[in-house]
Amino acid sequence: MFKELPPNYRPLEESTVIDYVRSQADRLNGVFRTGEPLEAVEVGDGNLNLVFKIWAQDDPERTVVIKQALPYVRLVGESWPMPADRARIEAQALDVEYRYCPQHTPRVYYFDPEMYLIVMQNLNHHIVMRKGLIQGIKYPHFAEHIGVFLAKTLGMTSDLVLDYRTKKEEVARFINPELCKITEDLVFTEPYRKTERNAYHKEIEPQVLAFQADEALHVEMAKMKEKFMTHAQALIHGDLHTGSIMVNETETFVIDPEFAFYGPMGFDIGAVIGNLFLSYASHEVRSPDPEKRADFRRYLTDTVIDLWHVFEREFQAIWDQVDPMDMPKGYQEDYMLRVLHDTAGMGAAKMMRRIIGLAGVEDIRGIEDVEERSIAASLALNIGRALLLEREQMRTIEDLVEVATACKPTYPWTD
Ligand code: SR1
Ligand code: MG
Repeated sequence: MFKELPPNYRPLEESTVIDYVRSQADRLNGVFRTGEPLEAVEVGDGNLNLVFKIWAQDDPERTVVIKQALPYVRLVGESWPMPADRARIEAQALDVEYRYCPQHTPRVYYFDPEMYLIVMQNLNHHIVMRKGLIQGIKYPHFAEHIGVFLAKTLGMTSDLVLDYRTKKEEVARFINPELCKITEDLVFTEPYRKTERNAYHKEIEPQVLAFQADEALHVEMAKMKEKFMTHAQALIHGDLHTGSIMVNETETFVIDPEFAFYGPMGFDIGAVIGNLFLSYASHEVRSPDPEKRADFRRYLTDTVIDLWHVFEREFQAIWDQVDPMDMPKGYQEDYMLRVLHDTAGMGAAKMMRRIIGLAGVEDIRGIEDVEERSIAASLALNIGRALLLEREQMRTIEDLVEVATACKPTYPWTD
């Protein structure tokens, strides 16, 4: 059904990756010296791929990462085949993102089309943002960085900037049906019906069943799904949750764009905001001290507000480049408002799938005490529902935050 694997394709292992790297040393801009001792470890903790870190034994700063696509979904196994060609999409997307936003995109050394792998910069001074947020760490520059990344990568690949022919050629180059189908199923469909793959914990079932019986929620989610499937607005990352972001105090990098395709901008912005609200919900129980909880939540909601304003500011610079005859002020305002509404609706979908669906997130599913996990999950579901159903009344990002922060957990059930 998928393109055949190239004859030389083989999944790498810790025992074979070093020989592979040695055989390609001339493509690594001198990171490693010929024949020097190297070390490697497999560190992939995502749902799909193998990830290796390789470094020089006498200098761990000389290091690269190899990300290799398997011909199936790692989380599930060989029973769920998946095209390894997604590594090509990821390499192309990294190339585009680096062109428009090099300060927030890892450097790629090369893409190997025979092995479906990418060799890239090892972000060894950064951590996965989700892990930092779980610990309650604040990233003071994140809102500025991600706002710039979103505006540049989305704006510069939209019809506002690309000429009519290039845009269509780019849409074709980024056709990504199988990974889009994962999202269509796991994000927009399965959480709202009874399916084998849903993986919520049983204590939260009454709320899940209520959501699955909620006609208004179904209708609005179906609109979001249709928009995801049909609105080729810009080259989107397609999986921009806080596990796809590497951060430290001063820098931010966006990784893992294998789900990239031409879709609605709000899906990326919503992914970031939805994941910040998942963290917000998790700190209902992860931060028992009320003052610390309020302080960290203020950081999260300020980040949501600030990143949107940075996005708007940077997007304005793009509007300033385009033909003012075609793009009157009223149209610009309407465009940005539609992106805000999509952000709320898509962010809601990204939240609720992480509670109900197959692939959860550590922020919530990592809460050991089941009572506490239920409280956080219940709050996340209620924020998601409110963002979805109330999105069209929102005029500003502050409205969005007000809707989310007015929510409370329904758990423990009172009747
Ligand atoms: C089967 S893949 C599950 C999820 O992992 C990825 O990170 C995407 O979010 C996808 O939906
Ligand atoms: Mg990923």
